[in-house]
Amino acid sequence: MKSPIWKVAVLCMLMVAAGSAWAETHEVEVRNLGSDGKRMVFEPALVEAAPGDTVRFVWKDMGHNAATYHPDNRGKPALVPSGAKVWDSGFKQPGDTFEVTLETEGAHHYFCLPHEGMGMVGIIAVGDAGKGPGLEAVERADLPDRAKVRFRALHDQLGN
Ligand SMILES: [Cu+2]
Repeated sequence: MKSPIWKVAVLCMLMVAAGSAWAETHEVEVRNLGSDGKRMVFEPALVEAAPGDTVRFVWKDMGHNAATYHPDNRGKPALVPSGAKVWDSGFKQPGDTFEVTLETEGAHHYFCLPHEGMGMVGIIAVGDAGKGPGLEAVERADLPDRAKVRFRALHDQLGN
């Protein structure tokens, strides 16, 4: 009369536990107004992830996208680790989401096309952020002043 259901339940719990140990999902809100009162923000603007983790962007407002700094994205400067995935969410509606899973270690810099000039940028640091690109590359790149200001603060948090 032994039911196999408890075995299935235990197996399921083990699989969930193992899965969460291997890969996490980090949520980033895409907002007109941040909780700190700043306009046009990714919140949090800095995500520290492990290789294989997923970042899920959640649109709270419309008129924004999220795209990696890379020449393939409108000729922008390359501010991702070499060999990194290049992505662009496209424009979304409130409630929409976009997920990207990153494997390449380093600092993946990204921007919102309409609001880059307002400093609407962010970093996904995968594994060892010291693998770069670091703040030096940001300073050398052709970026709007307010994007650089935001990146300086984020690199300050990262310590590189
Ligand atoms: Cu935006």
